[in-house]
Amino acid sequence: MSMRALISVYDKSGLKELADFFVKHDIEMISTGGTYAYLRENGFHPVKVEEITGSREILGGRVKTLHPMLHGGILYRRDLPEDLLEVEAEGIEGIDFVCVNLYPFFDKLKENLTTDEQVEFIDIGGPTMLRAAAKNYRYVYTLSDPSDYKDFISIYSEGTDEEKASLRRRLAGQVFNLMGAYDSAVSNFLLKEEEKRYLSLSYRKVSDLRYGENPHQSASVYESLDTEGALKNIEILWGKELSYNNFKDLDIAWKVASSFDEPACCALKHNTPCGVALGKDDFEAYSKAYEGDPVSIFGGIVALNCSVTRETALKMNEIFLEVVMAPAFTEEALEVLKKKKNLRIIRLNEAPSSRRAYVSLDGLMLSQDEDLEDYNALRVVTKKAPDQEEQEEMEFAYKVVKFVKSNAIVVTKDRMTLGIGGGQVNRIDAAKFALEKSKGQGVILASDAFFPFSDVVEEASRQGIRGIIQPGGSLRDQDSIDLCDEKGISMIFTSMRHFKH
Ligand code: 93A
Repeated sequence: MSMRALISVYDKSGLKELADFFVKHDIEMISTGGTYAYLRENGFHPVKVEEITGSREILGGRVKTLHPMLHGGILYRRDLPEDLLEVEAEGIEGIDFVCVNLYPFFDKLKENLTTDEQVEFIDIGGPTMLRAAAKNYRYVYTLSDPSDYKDFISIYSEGTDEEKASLRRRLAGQVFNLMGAYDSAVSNFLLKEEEKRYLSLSYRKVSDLRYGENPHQSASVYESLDTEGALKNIEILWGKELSYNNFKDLDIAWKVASSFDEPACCALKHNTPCGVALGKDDFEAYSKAYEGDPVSIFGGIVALNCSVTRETALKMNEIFLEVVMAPAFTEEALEVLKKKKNLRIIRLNEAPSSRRAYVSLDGLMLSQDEDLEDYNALRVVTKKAPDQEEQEEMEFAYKVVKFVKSNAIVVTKDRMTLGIGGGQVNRIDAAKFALEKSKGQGVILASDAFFPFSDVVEEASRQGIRGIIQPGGSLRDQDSIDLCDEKGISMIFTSMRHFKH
């Protein structure tokens, strides 16, 4: 009796080569409607599943392969006498290869179908065949992705028994790996975040990375299958592949630059902005971001929210940068930037999306909404109110401080950061650092969380700060307010904290 392959694929790519291989090895093909038609059109002679099951496709295709004649043929243990007797008694013949790929539930999510339409893309028969074959991997090969065909063909033809066994196991594991992502996408579609009992993430590996944060750490990058996201659509126009640290840095730099409507530039190092500025054009925005901290930007990531022109590119080339990222580059700018061999040029023209953020701990995973909003309400708490210009500067500084690691203090002037103090374990040190960096030039100070004491105000006034923006909410807010009043500083409370750990 010849061996048999059950083929039911939505994605028909690579199928002709695979079918050729089955023919060559005298393996009989059984297939479902569309796959059957496709194989016939291409000159093959498969058997229809109906001929095996004796029952026709029903419920508009919802039930086509859910049948003991197929599942028995997949699942019986070839060396268990009881199973052998039973399949013989039922007239069930073996199925040794299951080649199935699923209804594209993931892709259809992008098409904004109605719920009922989307539900029709939940594949039931396909996963059932795959899971059955994968469970019985000691005997059965599962092909759940066209990218597996090549390896399968070569190992099946030329591999040792051991290699074949290990291939079957790997293919089986890949089925359950896929099922996890597939079912996660379905559960994400049906459940609200708070209704979930399990973490359901649906991500496909894009590639392994050369290394992680450090060369001795292995790392990979995955992309979401069921949610949109700006970084899924980056285009590398020039340079080496992105590193683990580049990805993390790009994410923040892009969010900072994208927070503004005016031309904006964010220079960033070690996941922390080091220079952020607005300008009338890309050149001014970059120049000010650079001037904000001409030392730290070296070897950094630069993101702009506007097109990069030649003049800016020339200025960028004066220093070593790891990555330049923007929604567009003029031809001339690209020509200039491409002179730098080690620079990566990235095009991205998509606003950051709102999403759930995850942090993996040792044995735990934390999940939270992203910190998207800026403030609840702006409330002047001092006798002196900021004028329009000062208030706009405060809002600029507050947008930046949100992206700096806590405790974070940002000092600015003329829509340009002059001092960024972050990652400190007390607020006064972060303030001292930012104020010292700004060399007494700053006018506005922003803080990501409230002041426990009035010491930050004290320090700020010594350095000539005229306005402060912070969430408020400390037991001793009044001490800070009183000191501001005494020193003629205006202060705004936002009622929204922006810790970033
Ligand atoms: O509607 S189903 O959930 N019920 C089934 O019994 C069934 N059997 C195969 N979906 C089912 N399939 C899926 O049909 C396969 O997973 C594959 O994606 C697709 C192939 O259909 P066709 O050969 O008609 O193009």
